[in-house]
Amino acid sequence: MKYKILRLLKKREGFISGESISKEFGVTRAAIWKSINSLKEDGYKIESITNKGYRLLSSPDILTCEEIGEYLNTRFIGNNIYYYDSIDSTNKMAKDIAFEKGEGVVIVSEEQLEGRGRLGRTWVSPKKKGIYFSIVLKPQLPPTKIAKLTLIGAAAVNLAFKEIGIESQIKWPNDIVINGKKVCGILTEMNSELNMINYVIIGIGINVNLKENEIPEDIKHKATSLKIESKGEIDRKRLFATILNKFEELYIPFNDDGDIVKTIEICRNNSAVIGKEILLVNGSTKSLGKALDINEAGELIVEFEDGKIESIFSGEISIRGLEGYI
Ligand code: BT5
Repeated sequence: MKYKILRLLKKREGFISGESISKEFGVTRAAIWKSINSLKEDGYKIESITNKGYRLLSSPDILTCEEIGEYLNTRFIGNNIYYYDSIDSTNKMAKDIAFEKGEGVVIVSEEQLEGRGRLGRTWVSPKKKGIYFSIVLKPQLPPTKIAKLTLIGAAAVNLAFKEIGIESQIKWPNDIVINGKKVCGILTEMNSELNMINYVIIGIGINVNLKENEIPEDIKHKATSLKIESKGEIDRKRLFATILNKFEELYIPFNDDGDIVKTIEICRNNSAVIGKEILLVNGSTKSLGKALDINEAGELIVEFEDGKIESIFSGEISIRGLEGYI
């Protein structure tokens, strides 16, 4: 009920009387009052004046489907959004419900208490300063193609940043960087049989409105936020919806017939690694080389120190900078 009333308030510029709300939904004045109070608790500023009714003055900075709806134009990604004020990890929650839910379900939280990176690392996720979400996907593809979904995520984030006027680079395979510092990380997790994917979770974490002093000391040298780089507050709602829009745009052709041409083009044209001296870490193996290109399959082509050229489909990369590899 409260969201029905909210939608009504959002549509109306001026006041709407309690009487017309109760007529519209067939509820009592007391029930309306309860819903209005609950919306106020969520951070909506609602004016109520006797004989005039209710008027929405402002909406809070939250990533609920009611708030991002006006920017979202997807067919299925984000049709169903599970919103949390606080959670351990959106990827963990997505995995818990993935079997029983359909493709395109999104879990988003204003903060994560145990945000996760790859290999059991931590993702710092302070409240309302970033965007932390996971998409449940059920692609009809063999498990071997899964690495490409991380690239689709990276390309979608890069495009969405562009749309709000921010240039970024994709550090193959799962980071987005600005001026050499990480602003977004992607964690792709899969559950599969030998030849069939049960589900894939794409978890995306973005540092949006963190100030310099809100970035923990131990990652300051390698992390940044959109606010720091663009010197302005970013509209999280619009950005979140735009990423979902772009993700779906790139995912549909991939799921239809494996078409990933546009994603690869974006990853290539905005690459932070092509042409750079890199250190590639794969498990316990470390090798030095130069990143030459990203091929049609989304693999990184690397020329190693011994002159051998190989295409790599996963791993972690550090780029050689003035102060060593970062
Ligand atoms: C990643 O791992 O970059 C994947 C991060 C995915 C986070 C999202 S948030 C929504 C969803 N739910 C989750 O629980 N996770 C996903 P990796 O490449 O392993 O990078 C992790 C490393 O980046 C850490 O060890 C830190 O050094 C650094 N780091 C941690 N938090 C950071 C932040 N907020 N910004 C930049 N760097 C960070």
